[in-house]
Amino acid sequence: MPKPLIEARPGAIEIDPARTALIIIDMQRDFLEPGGFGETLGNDVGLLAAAIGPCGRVLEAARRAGLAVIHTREGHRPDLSDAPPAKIERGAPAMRIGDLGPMGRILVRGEPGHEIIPALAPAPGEPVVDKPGKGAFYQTDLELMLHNRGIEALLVCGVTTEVCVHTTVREANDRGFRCIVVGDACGSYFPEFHEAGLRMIAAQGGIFGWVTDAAAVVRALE
Ligand code: TIU
Repeated sequence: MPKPLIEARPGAIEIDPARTALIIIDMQRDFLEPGGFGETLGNDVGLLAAAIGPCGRVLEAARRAGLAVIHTREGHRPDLSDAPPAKIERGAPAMRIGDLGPMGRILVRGEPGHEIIPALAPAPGEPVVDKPGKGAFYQTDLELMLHNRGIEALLVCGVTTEVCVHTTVREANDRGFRCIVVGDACGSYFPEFHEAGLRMIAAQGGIFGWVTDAAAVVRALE
């Protein structure tokens, strides 16, 4: 069977499904729903809703094709010992990390707001990587998991485009992974940062990787 060829910028990319993982970044209630971390930072969380449908279609296609699927969540231990003071003190939010909001304590593991949204809930056997930072490689076992499975390419979806998606893609690119970012399955509180963030990935011959869309991934994996 020929390998799937994904139409992308700056050019089409062939993937080996056995060596490709779908990484879904931080599709958590804390970022997508009112009353969570995203809203405490002054953002309109409704702007991220457009990414849910495309993300779900990529997730279904990846599961059908037998790709490894890994979910990430940004958050901290209840005692906040892994939350840098510089992060907690940043900005002038109405509530800070660790404060009690309508979905439990903001950005704290185990709280309702920390959970992945029900539409994209992890299936049994799909690892969930909890990360204290923006990048999914920093202080996590993600790289070990990928190497143990022989993964060499990543399909990347999630939020937000220019923050956790970008940081993770930059970390992955430096570690030698081919990164294919699914643009419409990513979202930002700043549409202009979303657009610029995607352009930055594919510019200069694909300086950080490739940019595609959910429909192209679904077509390639069919
Ligand atoms: N604030 C913002 O745009 N994003 C984050 O804080 N985390 C993630 O991107 N997940």
